[in-house]
Amino acid sequence: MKKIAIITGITGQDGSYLAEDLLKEDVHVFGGIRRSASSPYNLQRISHLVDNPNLKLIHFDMMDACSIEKFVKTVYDHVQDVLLLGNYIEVYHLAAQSHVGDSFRIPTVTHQVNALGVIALLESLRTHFKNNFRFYQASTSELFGNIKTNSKTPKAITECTPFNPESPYAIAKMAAYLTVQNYRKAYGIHAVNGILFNHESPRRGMDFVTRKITNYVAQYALNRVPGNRPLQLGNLKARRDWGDAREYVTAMRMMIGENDDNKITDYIVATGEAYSVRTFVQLAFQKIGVMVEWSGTNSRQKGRNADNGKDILIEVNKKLFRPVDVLYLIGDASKIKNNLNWEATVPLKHLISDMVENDIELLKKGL
Ligand code: NDP
Ligand code: GDR
Repeated sequence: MKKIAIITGITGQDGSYLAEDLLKEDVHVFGGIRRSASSPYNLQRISHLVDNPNLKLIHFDMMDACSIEKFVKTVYDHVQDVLLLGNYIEVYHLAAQSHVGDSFRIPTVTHQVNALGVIALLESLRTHFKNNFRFYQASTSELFGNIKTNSKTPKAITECTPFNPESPYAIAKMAAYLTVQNYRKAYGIHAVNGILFNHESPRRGMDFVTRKITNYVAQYALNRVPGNRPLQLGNLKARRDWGDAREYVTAMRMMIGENDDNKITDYIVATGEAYSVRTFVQLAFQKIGVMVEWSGTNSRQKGRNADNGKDILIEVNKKLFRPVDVLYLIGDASKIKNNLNWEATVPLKHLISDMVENDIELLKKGL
């Protein structure tokens, strides 16, 4: 039977990898895309997929419940015959205002897209597809915020750790998480929350800290840093559990693929290791043979090239600090390992190496 999937956020990092995987398996994919002012649509990450006959892109915007309804109805009109055969569709809801720092600047947009939009989407899906759909919600480690603990190194977070959302982004995602659980219980919908910890890749957006760093390192390696200016960063002490996005989209598919109704549940997806932003910087420069020497503390901290002692590579900029930052996030993915046999395999060093190499290639090609 034909497999059908909807991906919202198909133009983002995760959506693009997921679409690639599904299309390889001949799944029919309907991708939701939104208009942007600078170019009609942001198709950069999926430009290699747009001519695939199994991919259909449909315009919509998570800000607007009417457009969500039209999007869902359009997909339904295309696939209703297939549904008559007792089939269901998979819905991967990845679209979001995904930048935590920005959510402090645009809190109502963030809430509209990340919380209210999810309710509108679920209602439209229920109206048209009844119970013939499965739903994956892109939930996040940000739900846990700063863990209340007396220890300097908090324990890894499990599905039972209490939530403590500490940004407009996390608060909106918390509402969406609870909505998904509520729809599962109230209407018997096959709906899951993937509580994913940070995951990165060569397709990571440029304003997330990892890509910002690897892109700068690539510029430095090719002697192309504009004005030789140091990279401005915010909180270097924050620690994150960074995995590889390509294996995290596999985890999403495993969760939505659960066929035993009694086992439909939410999962943490993480590597179980956490490193600071500062360590990430060091590892990224190490990749191009540069050792970073640190001086100063807190916002006066600077990272220099240890070989010549004079090139300032990193400067801390107070403006890049968030009103509240989550200092330490490390996840325990035992549940998904035990139930679905998924585990992270890519070491951070490999991931960084891949991202730096990719950024060097892009710069060489003038992209
Ligand atoms: P990206 O920021 O790369 O992609 C976000 C996607 O959402 C883009 O396709 C974007 O479209 C789309 N989008 C944003 N606003 C709207 C809107 N108003 N209407 C329609 N589409 C919209 O995110 P990631 O791929 O990294 O993350 C995917 C999901 O997973 C997000 O929900 C994120 O919050 C969540 N998540 C991500 C983690 C990570 O570490 N990457 C960890 C945990 C959760 P456009 O291209 O036009 O901007
Ligand atoms: P995060 O990712 O907030 O964890 O959200 P981000 O890369 O933005 O920040 C990680 C940590 O680095 C610190 N930081 C900086 N961050 C950015 N963006 N830019 C900087 O210059 C900078 N300097 C230091 C931040 O303060 C923070 O502590 C990501 C997103 O993908 C979310 O959608 C997702 O839910 C979570 O990961 C899990």
